[in-house]
Amino acid sequence: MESHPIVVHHLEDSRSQRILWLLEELEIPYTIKFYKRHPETKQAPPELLEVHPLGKSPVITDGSLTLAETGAIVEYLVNRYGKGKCGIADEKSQAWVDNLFFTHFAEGSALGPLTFRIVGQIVLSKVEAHLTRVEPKGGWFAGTGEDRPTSADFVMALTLQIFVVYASEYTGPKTREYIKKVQARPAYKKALEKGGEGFAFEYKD
Ligand SMILES: N[C@@H](CCC(=O)N[C@@H](CS)C(=O)NCC(=O)O)C(=O)O
Repeated sequence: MESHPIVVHHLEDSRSQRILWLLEELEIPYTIKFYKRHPETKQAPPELLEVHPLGKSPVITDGSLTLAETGAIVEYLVNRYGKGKCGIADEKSQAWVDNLFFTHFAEGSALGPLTFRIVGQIVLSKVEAHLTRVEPKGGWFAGTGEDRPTSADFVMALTLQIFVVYASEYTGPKTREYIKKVQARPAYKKALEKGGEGFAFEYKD
């Protein structure tokens, strides 16, 4: 078998698993460079930035070529090394069009919203932990020890209200308590009377 200098920069639990599958189907030799996610933030390690400025996985190198983006990598490997495998030859067929569509649909439309949810889940667990930490210090985001909101609260409160409406399953008890505390403030109520009639993000138990 022809040998290829392909290296897959493979982040654990990530999209790059697709590339390994494709390479196996194509029976192309390759080597894997492994990257571990940060145990808490789940982000890629900074070493990935040494391979590609986006610091995202997958990235492949093939000799002097470095290529990111799943769709581009898949098309590159299928077109350059597939020898007819894993591609559709007849450009006039519906299969060719479907193949093209779903190759781009996956990253272009399908995965984006889901990724936001996953990131949202991580964000909210951080918020819960923070609100637990500041609870004995007044319970507001800055944790000044006083019972008064600061800039962070004016921005965070609505953010959390929106989360509660759209991703309530990820919001914890501290977040909900915090929102109730905000909504109980006379100034908040006055503001709602003045500009928020039927406000869509008002939290109700
Ligand atoms: N559209 C890009 C998305 C790349 C991407 O977001 N990869 C994720 C892994 S599934 C990543 O590297 N996340 C780690 C991070 O952003 O820190 C592609 O299809 O390659």
